[in-house]
Amino acid sequence: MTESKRLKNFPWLECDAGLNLLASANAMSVNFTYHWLSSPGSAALALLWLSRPLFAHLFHKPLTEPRLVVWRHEHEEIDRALAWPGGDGCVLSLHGGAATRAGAQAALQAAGACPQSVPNLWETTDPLARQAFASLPAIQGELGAKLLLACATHGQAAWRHYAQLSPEKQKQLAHAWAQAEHLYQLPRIQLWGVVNAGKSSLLNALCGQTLAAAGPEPGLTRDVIEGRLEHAGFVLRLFDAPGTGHGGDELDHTALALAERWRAQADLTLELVPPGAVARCPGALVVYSQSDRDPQRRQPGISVHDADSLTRLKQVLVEHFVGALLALPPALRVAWPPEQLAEIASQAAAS
Ligand SMILES: Nc1nc2c(ncn2[C@@H]2O[C@H](COP(=O)(O)OP(=O)(O)OP(=O)(O)O)[C@@H](O)[C@H]2O)c(=O)[nH]1
Ligand SMILES: [Mg+2]
Repeated sequence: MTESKRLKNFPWLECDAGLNLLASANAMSVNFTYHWLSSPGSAALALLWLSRPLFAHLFHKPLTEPRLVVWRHEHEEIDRALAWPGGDGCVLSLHGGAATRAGAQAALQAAGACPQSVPNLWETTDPLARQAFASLPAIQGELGAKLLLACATHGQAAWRHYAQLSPEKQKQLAHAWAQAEHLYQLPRIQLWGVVNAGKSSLLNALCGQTLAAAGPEPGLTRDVIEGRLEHAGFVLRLFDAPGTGHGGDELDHTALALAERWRAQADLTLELVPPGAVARCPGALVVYSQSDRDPQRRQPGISVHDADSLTRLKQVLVEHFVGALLALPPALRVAWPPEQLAEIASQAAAS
């Protein structure tokens, strides 16, 4: 099988330097062997290579196409992971926390699997590809991992393209590249609005679980509550807050002061305007909440009872943070950590 044919099964390791990864992986003796492709750390993503026999043993059937697998060990769920066939093995994209990694490691040991050391796994002469691999453990979410690995292929070409642009066009491209920041530091979105606007209900609906109490009693939420959601491989942090306009007692004022402090740290305020209310928060992204109660209202309407409206909102939020980056042609979507961009620029200019 040629390298390029193998890579067709391996959609997001499709990069020149990835060829080395597959070549190294294929050279391993393929029994019950595994190799952690990413180093342990605080990253949200861990990449694990498994030999095909080991995969079939652990998941009770061979992997023929990319799919989601539920990994269990001793009846405990370790993780839900994306698995891709590639070369003579499979790559699993696991959540990168220490507990997931330890669980996976225990399952591998119990299966009698052997760690393979692959010293030249990421070896490449392209400094930008090396930079991309080195940044992999810090990236959050699947979209970031895909974009970063694409840098390993397109990095040099992207910089050559950049160097030929007018200063005005360079500025636009740099602006889009700077959005890569949100792939490393998850964006914070503060829900905002009058009491009973539907903030807590929206937090729960967007995150797909009951994180905050919701109900008709005005001023129910007294604290800031965090949830996370993933859409199109991109992870967002959402914060519920006490509602405004309640007047109320000392406790209400304290709660609102706390919410204001959190809002000051947010990357975006999402203001919910329920039927009968008007938008009040300058600079916020406004949505008209509980739209099922008043379908004639202004757009964009949002209702926790309308799954399409929730999906549209998630899409708007993803576009808000990484839309300019994703709108670029694939070969120009670079996703290095922003603090490395200047360093990479000087390396690229010198090479
Ligand atoms: N019909 C309808 N009702 C909703 C919707 N979202 C929330 N509600 C209802 O509106 C009421 C208030 O919802 P909450 O989510 O608690 O509102 P909140 O903004 O968190 O309120 P506070 O915490 O008091 O500021 C509850 O009775 C919800 O069931 C919606 O999209 N449609
Ligand atoms: Mg609430």
